[in-house]
Amino acid sequence: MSDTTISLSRWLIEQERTHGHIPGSLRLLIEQVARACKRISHAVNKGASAGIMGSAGSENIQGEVQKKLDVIANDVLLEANEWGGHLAAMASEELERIHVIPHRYPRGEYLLMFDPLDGSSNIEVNVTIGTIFSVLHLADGVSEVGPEHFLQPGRQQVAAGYCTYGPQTTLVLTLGHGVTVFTLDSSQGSFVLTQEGLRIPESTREFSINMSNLRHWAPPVQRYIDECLQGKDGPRGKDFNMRWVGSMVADVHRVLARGGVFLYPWDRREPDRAGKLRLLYEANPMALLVEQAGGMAMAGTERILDIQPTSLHQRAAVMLGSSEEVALLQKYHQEAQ
Ligand code: AHM
Ligand code: MG
Repeated sequence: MSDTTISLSRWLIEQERTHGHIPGSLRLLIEQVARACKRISHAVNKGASAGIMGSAGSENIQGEVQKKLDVIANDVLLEANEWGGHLAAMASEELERIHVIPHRYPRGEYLLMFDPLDGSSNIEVNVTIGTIFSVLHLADGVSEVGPEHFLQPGRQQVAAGYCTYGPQTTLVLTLGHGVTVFTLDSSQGSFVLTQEGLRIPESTREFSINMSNLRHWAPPVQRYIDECLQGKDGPRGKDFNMRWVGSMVADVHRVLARGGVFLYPWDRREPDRAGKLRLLYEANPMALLVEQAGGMAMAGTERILDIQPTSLHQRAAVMLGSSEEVALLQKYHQEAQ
């Protein structure tokens, strides 16, 4: 590491000491999450050579088949964050119930939520996957932590981020003061600062949606995509490009890096479900990152970060990214009401 390189640890200490953006306990919590992500990154890199590919032979609360790496990533995050003394409880996509910090460890003031391995359908095909996380403050005066304490609107997140396991391992983080990117220098084993003050371009010519579901979408989403597809000859007057990795972390990373709009909307196949993606540990952390980078994140007419959660694993419709596009989608949803 050169003298000018800023490690995640150093950057976090500066956020605490110089800018007063975070208390020491939150700094240590983020370091612990980053440490877990490094371990997950190593496991993902080893893949089949370590015999950790394929199904774990179990299902999670969402009825999805768990992969061995889903289980490993979940265990790594639980273990790494249990003993530090910064957390009161954790919630995971892979766990039906919350994981309360055992009495043998000191209890902290934060709640951690995560999707340990997002995009797990891409594990076998060696395509970017990642970990998504969100941190909330536990309300004062709580003696027994329960799932209800996690049911806070996303705007109350004190930190959020994700780590991608792809050609590079990148950690993208917000503490509510902009978005910062760190890249894992594997020769040193540490995350180093690679971009500060990330901004999403307001305009874009790129959308990201699973087009195979087109016939199931609500009219405002169909209208929006139809107009994009008409390109220069249609009302938008410009040609659009399309990308769909199938890992939210990778698709949102692209949107943060060069602009674009990412959608996983409600659809008719399961009308009682708001969408496919989970609010607390997928939609909310990504929405905070996108807003902190100057973009927008809506669930139709409502801002994702304003949704009052009612259950731990609830779903949300997601439309996020470049503000011009998300504002247009919001307008089409309003007009359809
Ligand atoms: P996962 O958390 O079980 O991996 O599921 C969420 C993933 C997202 O990463 C991705 O955007 C979406 O599911 C892809 O869904 P689909 O296969 O319907 O295109
Ligand atoms: Mg996921």
